[in-house]
Parts: sequence; structure tokens; C-alpha cells
Amino acid sequence: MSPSAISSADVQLGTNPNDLEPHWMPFTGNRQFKAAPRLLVKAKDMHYTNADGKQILDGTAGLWCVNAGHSRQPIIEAVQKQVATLDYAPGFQMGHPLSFALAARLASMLPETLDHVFFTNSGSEAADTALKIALAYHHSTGQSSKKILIGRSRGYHGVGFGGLSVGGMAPNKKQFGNLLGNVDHLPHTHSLEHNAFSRGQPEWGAVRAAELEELVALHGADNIAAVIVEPMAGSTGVLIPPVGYLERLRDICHKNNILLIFDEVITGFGRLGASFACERFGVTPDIVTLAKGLTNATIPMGAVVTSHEIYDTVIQNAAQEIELFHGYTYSGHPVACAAALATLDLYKEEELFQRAADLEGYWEEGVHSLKDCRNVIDIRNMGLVAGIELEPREGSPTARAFETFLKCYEDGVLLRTTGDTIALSPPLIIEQHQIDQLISTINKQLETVE
Ligand code: PXG
Ligand code: PLP
Repeated sequence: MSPSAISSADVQLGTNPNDLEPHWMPFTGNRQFKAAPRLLVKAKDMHYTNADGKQILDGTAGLWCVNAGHSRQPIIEAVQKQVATLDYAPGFQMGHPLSFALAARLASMLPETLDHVFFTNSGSEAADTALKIALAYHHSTGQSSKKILIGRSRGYHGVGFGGLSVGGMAPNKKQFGNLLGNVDHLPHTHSLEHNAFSRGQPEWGAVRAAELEELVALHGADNIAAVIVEPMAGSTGVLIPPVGYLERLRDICHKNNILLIFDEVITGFGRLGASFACERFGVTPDIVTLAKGLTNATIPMGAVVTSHEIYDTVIQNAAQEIELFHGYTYSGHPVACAAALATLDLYKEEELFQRAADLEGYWEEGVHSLKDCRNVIDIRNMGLVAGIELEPREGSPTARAFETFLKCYEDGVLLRTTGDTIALSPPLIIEQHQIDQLISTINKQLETVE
């Protein structure tokens, strides 16, 4: 078959193992996958269809991103219409109406002070952009010594050099050396000793925010540009912020003229039963990063939302015409903007953020019913997210969770695992009986994993 004859779901792969070889897959055991591939060919609402024609219940909203469920008609139509009307427009020194409409829409959804939007194509680009904006802001005020970026142990901010440097997931970093200088890390807040099987926010842990004062004492406030954290750490295995923790970070940043960045790539768009984590926790950062649920993952897109104070400072103090030397070919891509606008309409029309809040109690009962399952050492939840942590198997950490993932997949349910934690984050349209299916499948399969 000539390459031009190949089209998406019609491709018949797998008959020849070499078919899979050329694609270097991301964050995947390539050898393992290619020896026993798991190919998805279709999706609708809560389900994938795999290459064997089997229905798979999506317990992870793809990769935490398909919040309104799969292949939703209004988003499909918006994308089809846009691609046929204005496929692309240059974003540098030119514009098109949809990106302005989308920026205004996002600003109206976030806390009042967060009202200027810079578009990217992914969460990784959003993280790197946010860090660069923080540096540019201090540069604009003449405080160029403020260069240190502080992240957190176990944090995930994507895979660009900036996000990876402030990130704190060891396996993601160790192949790449020291990365950026001028970086330090807060400790994470996870503690089985104090917080195992907490429901919602754990009581213990605000004390870990006080470490920021230590870092300020160590480096000097004059040298620190920004602190970046996920309000709820997702990728590392669902760590819910302890009561008072985010407030304390906010307070210390205020006092020391350090910008606070919330990476809401996962927590945005209803995941925690509110539009954004900053709304749920009542803590407003200076910068928010978004991606994933922004377009329901139909078309890749990310965004950085900053306060008007940051925007005004960088814009008004610029000596040159172009105030910020940063941007991507596809920043504010018209098709992505159309997908995002249709997605935000759908969230609103179906009140999906409220739906996540309404389901939280049922979800919490469901996930905590797994407490006595084999090897379970912790369960954490909030909104429509849960982490189920397993005791690592001696000598082969992560194997237990991965085997559970494989078995559940065979049994018609898609999970995500990270280390020895099973992470659940279904589309917000999930029905109670589907929550029951998800929980009962995990319950059954956990008992079969040694
Ligand atoms: N920040 C946060 C908080 C994220 O969770 C990114 C940035 C990077 O976004 P992109 O779009 O560049 O991937 C993320 C992404 C998982 C998993 O299951 C998590 C992410 C992506 C893929 C898988 O652990 N988070
Ligand atoms: N590499 C080269 C050679 C380029 O010309 C460009 C953009 O013009 C890039 C990388 C950056 O690509 P993007 O703007 O899609 O991030």
C-alpha cells in the first residue's frame, strides 16, 4: 500500500510485527508493547473500541483529558466547519477572531485577576512558557536577579527542558543529567504515616509549605522568580494538597515577591468538581497553565493565563516593539480554538463541572470500597480523581500496578498506572453504573495479582 492510501482507523496493523517498528512510542515500553500491542480504533462517549472490536470502558479520560467524553458531536462539527473555513492563520503579526474570543472566554472563567491568555500546543509548552513569562516579568521590573525557579519533588510539568527541570519525577530526569541551573525543589506532601486513606484533603502536611521559607532564606528572595506546583499532583499518582498547604504557599510568595504558578493541566476543566483547582481551593495564583480538557483533547492545545499585573508590566515596560520574544507556529491555531470554544460550550450546557461535584460522594465511596483489596496501602480521592496505591512487589517495583492495568484492560476497563499507583480520572459524563463496573473490575483483578 502506498502511504497516501493509508487512512487512520482503516489501517490493518499487527499482521506483520514490523508494521509497528518505525514508531518510537512516547512513555511506553516499546519492546513490550510491540510484542503484544493494544490498539484503539474508535471511541464514543465513555468507551473505546479496540482492534479486536471489543468495548473498553475509559477510566482515565484518555490521558486525563477527554473530560466531556469521546467524539462529541458539537465538537466534531465545530472542528469540521473551522478546518473548511480557515485552516490556519499566522499567529505572529497577524490574527484571527477565534483566538481573541477564546482568550476572553477563558478569562471570564478564571478568578478575576487572571485575565490574559498566551496560547501553546501542549501542557509542556504551557509550563515552559509560564516559566519564561515569570522571568520576563522580573526582568521588566528591573529585578533581573530573580532567576531561580522552584518546583516540587514528585511534580510533573511536562517534558520540555524547563518543565522537566522544575519537575521532580526521578525516572523522567535521570537519562538527561542536570538540565537547567537556577532550579530548586520543595518537598512533596505525601505521607502514608500521617495521611493513608484520607478522603479529600488530608489534614497533615501544610507544614511542608514552610520549606519555602527555608528556600527563601537559603537563596534570598531577591534571587527567586517563581514557584510552580500542581495544586493536585496528578502524574505522580494523585497527591491531594493538605488542608492549608496552598494558602501557605500563596502567603509566602506574596511576602517575597515570588510569582506563584499553578499547573492546572490536569486539574482544570472540572476534574476536581469546580472549573479550576484555584476555584475549588480558593487560592489564586499569579499564573495558571492549562491544556488537556481545554479542547477535550480533540485538537492539541495549551494555554498560560496570567494576571493583568504581569501582562501590563511586561507590555508597558518593553523597550522594543515586540514585548515578549516567545511563541509557537501553532499558538492559537484556529482549529484548536474552534474545538476549545465548542468544548467550553458543551461543559456549560451539560453542567459537567457540577456533575463531577455531584458524583464526588458516590465516587469516593466506590474507590474507598477497595481499601481491603490485596496489596492496597493507600487510597486518595477528590472530584473525579482517585489514586490507589499498591505495595511494591519486592525486587520489581511498578510490576503489580502494571499487571493490574493489563488484566483490567483484558476485562474491558482502561486504567492508568504510575509507579505502583493506579490513577483513575474518568470522563465527567460517567454514570453511576459505570463507576460500579470500574470499581468491581479493579476489585476482581486486584485479587488475581500476586
Ligand atoms: N503539567 C501537568 C500538571 C501535566 O499533568 C503536563 C504539564 C504536560 O502536558 P503535555 O500536554 O505536554 O503532555 C502534564 C501532562 C499520566 C500522564 O497519566 C500525565 C500527563 C500526560 C500524560 C500522561 O501520568 N500530564
Ligand atoms: N525548528 C525550525 C527549523 C523552525 O523553523 C521552527 C519554526 O519556524 C521551529 C523549529 C519551531 O516550531 P514551532 O513553532 O512549531 O514550535
